Amino acid sequence: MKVAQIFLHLLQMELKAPFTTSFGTIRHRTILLVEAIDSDGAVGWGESVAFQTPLYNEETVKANWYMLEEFLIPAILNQEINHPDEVSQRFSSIRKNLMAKSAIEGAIWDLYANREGISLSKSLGGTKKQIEVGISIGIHDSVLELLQSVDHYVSEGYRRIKLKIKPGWDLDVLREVRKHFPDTPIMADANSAYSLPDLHHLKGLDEYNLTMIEQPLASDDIIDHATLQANLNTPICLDESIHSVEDARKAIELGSCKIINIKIGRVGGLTEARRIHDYCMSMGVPVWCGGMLESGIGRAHNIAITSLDNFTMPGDTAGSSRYWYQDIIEPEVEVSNGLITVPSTAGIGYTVNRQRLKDFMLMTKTFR
Ligand code: OSB
Ligand code: MG
Repeated sequence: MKVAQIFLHLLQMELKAPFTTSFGTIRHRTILLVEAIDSDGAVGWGESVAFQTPLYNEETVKANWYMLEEFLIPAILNQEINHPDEVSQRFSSIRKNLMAKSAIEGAIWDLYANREGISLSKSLGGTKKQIEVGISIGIHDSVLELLQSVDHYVSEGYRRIKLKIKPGWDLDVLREVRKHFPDTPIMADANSAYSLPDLHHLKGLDEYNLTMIEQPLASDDIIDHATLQANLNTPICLDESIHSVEDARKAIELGSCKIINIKIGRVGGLTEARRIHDYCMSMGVPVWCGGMLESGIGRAHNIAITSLDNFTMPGDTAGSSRYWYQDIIEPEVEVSNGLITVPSTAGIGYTVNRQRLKDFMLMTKTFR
């Protein structure tokens, strides 16, 4: 296939409610979409998961736009591509910028699956017909509000509850939630809010029967995480620290974690995400799919990768209505009894609603 035309679309979407992590509060998402069209007229969609601010990682939406415009689109446009696995090879001389790379690679994967007439899930080697999902709940103003929120999502059927924590919103909060929900699978995500001198404090997590603690220490660390894991019964799951299968290998060899959160954008695309999945499977390390408050397009990509066998733990891919008044895909992503049905139709398996796209559009640029 030859990509003849690429559109970059920038959208502004209001979240139903602000989402607070240890690094800050997100109230709305500026979403960068890549629409790739090949010389036969087939279409593929990808999404950048970068935020407006460089607080989760160093990338931003505008920096992604620049990278796509200046370097990544020129490397793809009008070039012969036999398989989407080739896209990351084309980008191999360009350092980092993994979310920008992933946005365009995702569009090529969808385009490829559409051309083949198979689902994105199937094109990746996914086998599951349904995926189990959990929900990530942000830091609230009070424990009472948090308990109400947890109660709401537990009764909606989500398979596990992830609570965002930070110093001052951690052990006491977890104790309360555990008291009210003794049997619910609960985990905590610190987004790098702690450092090794907090070891004694973090050992307190072992009291609450958590399925895991996600990224307690620095986003660029795997050394101190190994020390922490050796002193903690609660399994550590790495998010921010893992950008590639090489990072995963080193973290697992060092004993820095027992579980890995795979985010397609954070690792540079579906090809690398699948490599990490395969490596972890060979090492007996379970993985799950993280989230970045995506629109329906990124959500659809997450569903497809989660259909692979070693995604054995519920991920953060909640239903569209958890985030948006209106999503940009049809049908919207529905969660029923904590399960999402993996689409079996071609490509991502959802249709992009052009009218909604228009409603949220800030700007569009065409490359050909
Ligand atoms: O660390 O997983 C994270 C949201 C924004 C930034 C980082 C993270 C998150 C989430 C929410 O946990 C996942 C989601 O519901 O999409
Ligand atoms: Mg995380």
